[in-house]
Amino acid sequence: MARALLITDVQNDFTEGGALAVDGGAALAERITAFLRRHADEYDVVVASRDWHDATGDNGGHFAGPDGPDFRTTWPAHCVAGTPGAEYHPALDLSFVDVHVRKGQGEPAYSAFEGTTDAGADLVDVFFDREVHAVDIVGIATDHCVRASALDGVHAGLDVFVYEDLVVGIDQTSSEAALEEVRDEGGHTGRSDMDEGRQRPGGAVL
Ligand code: VGL
Repeated sequence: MARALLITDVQNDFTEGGALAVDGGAALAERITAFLRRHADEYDVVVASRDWHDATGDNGGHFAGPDGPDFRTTWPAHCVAGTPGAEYHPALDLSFVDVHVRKGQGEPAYSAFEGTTDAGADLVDVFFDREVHAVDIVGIATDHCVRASALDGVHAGLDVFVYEDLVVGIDQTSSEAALEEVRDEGGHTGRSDMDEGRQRPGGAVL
């Protein structure tokens, strides 16, 4: 039985100054690095995902056309493969990351479970091979990538825990709804800063 940390889409385009900037994204990158320095050794594997869209085309309708983005299902062009906007935010300390996942090549892909590793493996197979049964999730955006990844994780049978203070969302209302949906579907949410013993479901203290 192993535990994983999944860091979703902490990329320049999702932080201040980026093409699809999410308020608090840069500060979040710093908080996640601080968390990693304290807690990375509690995880058997640390995974980071990146949105990685094609430069040409609209990525399956994900990039807005002439009418502009609705910021729900269509977006300004963002995280184009190989551009600075698609890189991880520099405040995220990548030395803790064991596995990198990219997703969204030519299509919308909110969930990290839709992505593949540099070696071409699906995330669910990475977890299966490493006997991961529990995944903690942090990153951007609560109401999109974090939500979709958490729900896919639950539906894959994983014990999913989202750190509410280590995620930032595009919209506050839909971010709160996303966390509620994760709980309704059987995942768990809570804070990371309960220093001595983060409470896990079932009362286990890690
Ligand atoms: C995301 C909006 C558009 C995300 C991706 O990864 O959360 N959000 N594309």
